Amino acid sequence: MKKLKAIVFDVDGTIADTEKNGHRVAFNLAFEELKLDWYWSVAEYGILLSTTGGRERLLRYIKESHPNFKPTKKSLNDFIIKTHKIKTKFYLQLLKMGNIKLRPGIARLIKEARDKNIILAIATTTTYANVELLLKTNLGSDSINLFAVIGAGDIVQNKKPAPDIYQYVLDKLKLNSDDCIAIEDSYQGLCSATNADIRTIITDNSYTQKQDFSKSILHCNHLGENENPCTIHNNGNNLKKIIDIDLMQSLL
Ligand code: XBP
Ligand code: MG
Repeated sequence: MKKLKAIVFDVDGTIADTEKNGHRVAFNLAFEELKLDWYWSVAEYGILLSTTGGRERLLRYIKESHPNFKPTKKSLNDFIIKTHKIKTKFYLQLLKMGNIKLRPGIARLIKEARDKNIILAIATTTTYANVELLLKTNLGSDSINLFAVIGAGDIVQNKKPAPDIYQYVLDKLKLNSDDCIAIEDSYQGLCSATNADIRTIITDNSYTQKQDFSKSILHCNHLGENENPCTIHNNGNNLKKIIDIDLMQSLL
């Protein structure tokens, strides 16, 4: 049997529920600071999430909802870069407040993987600083070093659902796709990982639970803890309700 060598984690929606109370709120605070009367509701943000990447999402919103918007003194591109920097400042403040916690089973699986010498890596669309601080506030100051490779943000040309970020991580790890399992939360993330030929487990969330996860090897609501087991939505009848290394190994 093929041995599981590495787990590649997505970040937003997978490691933590960052979108509704993190990125969305930070964008709204940036709009406020710039005296724009724009506001992204929970529902509207859910629609915008199909565009991955904060700057890309903002550009789509302007094109769709404010097609005549012209920033004063700046090009649209410069305006988006500036707004996104302000958004990142607010997002990092929200992380520092410690309100954004890891999802169930994340810390447990990271620990088990480390104990069993399974390599850990990250493949995310978000900005590197966001990943670093999310890990630091939840897992301690050196926790970024638990991960052999962090593939984040603009390090690749095409964001998810393109496979680029997973291919980048595989290249850096010097591993084949069938040595790894990815953990994702969204259809775009699933496409990105499976387009790089990586088998993928989905832990869905309120924004993604109705998406098409038929290409996943397992679809559950979270990774599960002893005291908080998970519900498995596919292939699930005989599977235990905690996603651990043995279970992942059996899926390879
Ligand atoms: C999710 C995203 C990100 C975040 C915002 O990334 O699409 O764009 O919403 O991050 P993933 P930035 O699920 O791949 O972690 O504003 O820093 O782009
Ligand atoms: Mg995600």
